[in-house]
Amino acid sequence: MELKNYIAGEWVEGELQTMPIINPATGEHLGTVPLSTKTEIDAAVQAAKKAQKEWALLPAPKRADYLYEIGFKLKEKKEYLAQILTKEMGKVIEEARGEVQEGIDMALYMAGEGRRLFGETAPSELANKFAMSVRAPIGVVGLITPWNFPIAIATWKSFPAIVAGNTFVWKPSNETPMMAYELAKIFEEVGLPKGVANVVFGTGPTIGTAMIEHPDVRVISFTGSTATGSKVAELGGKHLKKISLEMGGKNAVIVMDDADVDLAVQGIVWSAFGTAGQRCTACSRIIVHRDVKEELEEKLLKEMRAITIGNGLDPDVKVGPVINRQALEKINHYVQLGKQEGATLLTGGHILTKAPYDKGFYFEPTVFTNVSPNMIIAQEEIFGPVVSIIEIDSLEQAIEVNNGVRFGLSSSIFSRNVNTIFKAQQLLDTGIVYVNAGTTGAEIHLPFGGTKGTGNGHRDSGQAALDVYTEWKSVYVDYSGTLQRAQIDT
Ligand code: UN1
Repeated sequence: MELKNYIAGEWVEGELQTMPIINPATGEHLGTVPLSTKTEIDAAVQAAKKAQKEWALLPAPKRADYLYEIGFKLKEKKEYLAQILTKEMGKVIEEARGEVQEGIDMALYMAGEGRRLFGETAPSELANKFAMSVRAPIGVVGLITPWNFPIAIATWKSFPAIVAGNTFVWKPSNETPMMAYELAKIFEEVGLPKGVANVVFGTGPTIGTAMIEHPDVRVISFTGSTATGSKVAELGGKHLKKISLEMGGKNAVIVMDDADVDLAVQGIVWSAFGTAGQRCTACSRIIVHRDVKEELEEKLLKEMRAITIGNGLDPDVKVGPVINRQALEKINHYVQLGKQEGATLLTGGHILTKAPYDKGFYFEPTVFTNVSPNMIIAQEEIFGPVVSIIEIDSLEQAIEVNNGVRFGLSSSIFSRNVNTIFKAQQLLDTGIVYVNAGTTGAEIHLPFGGTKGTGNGHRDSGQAALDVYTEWKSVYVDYSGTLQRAQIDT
């Protein structure tokens, strides 16, 4: 399949260079993606700008009607989309279905916002005067999305943007462009007015930069690595853009001495090795109380023996490939580093090179133990199926270790003690906290995001996402028929 950009409601062919789309499970060539330039970004921004005036004037419940239709289409195509998602990204089919479901949920949830988008009314300090705040759309927004959740994260950003009256230009990841192409087809099928949604394929340095620098793009919403996010913020800051960033994580599961260890092990396996560890919410540290460490290690190893690795289209497979060769090498680099740092390799640690794994990019689920909190493998985001066990002997120490990293996305605690749990949820410094569940599985109607190196204070999802795509406008209506001066005529 040769993908095309979707600009102003047209599928645009250009004399562009292309890049292959590869199935990470098999190495199969799935198609090509165009590598666009500033010219295509300019055209897309112009289309979005032109469409935005009229779109913003359409009542929000009418804008929302399109989102309902998009949600229904996503539902109708759920299986078809999940199959493509597994082929281009590698996540196992059950997770791919879950990801499409996340998009459906977001469409219907944000469609509901069309009849809310609440502002506030407030009493004026003057008689016969009315005061209120309303959410106003901002204009053209630029979206930059990653490959690990190619459809869900796109819906987290684009749906609140359009229900609030903005139009957008979207640069999806080149690793997973087919999902973007499919979503653009849905925009077309439901008759979304031309120019409201534009998709331009290409590289970050070329088209991402062009989008951030474009004077008519007012907001940039980015999800990706902390290194790239920091560049986006720097450039965006220079051009006074509103920048919303979702970046890395170094998420931990804390297992206290009174925990249900069997349940904790299940939560760890699901959140550390699901999606082959390629979630920004993935569990990559286990902070375990010394009294249950041995039991946890034993049970973890037992549970891991049941993990089938392979092509995610096979419903029995639990862990699929990682995205590409570069990722495989990066993960391997961290594993070697862990060994050099003196951590004990409990299981895994290898790239799988023998058939049937030789054509794809597979890394064995890996556990290090006897890891100290300051080792590099316990500090940096690995983004693969690698987890480090760190021993502690109190809740205070567990919190200190959890918080002692530069990221702050997600954390989890397993305990049966209500005091421990409430103390932990207060002191864990992450944007998301789970109790008696792993570190993944955020639901779309709550804010999603993190503290410190994970974000810059904004949130995807939930009502909070609307704050990214709207400006507050305060409106004062004086119906006294006289000049009333605030702060003076008391
Ligand atoms: C991500 O990894 O970037 O909470 C998103 C979760 C998913 C979303 C993850 N609902 O794990």
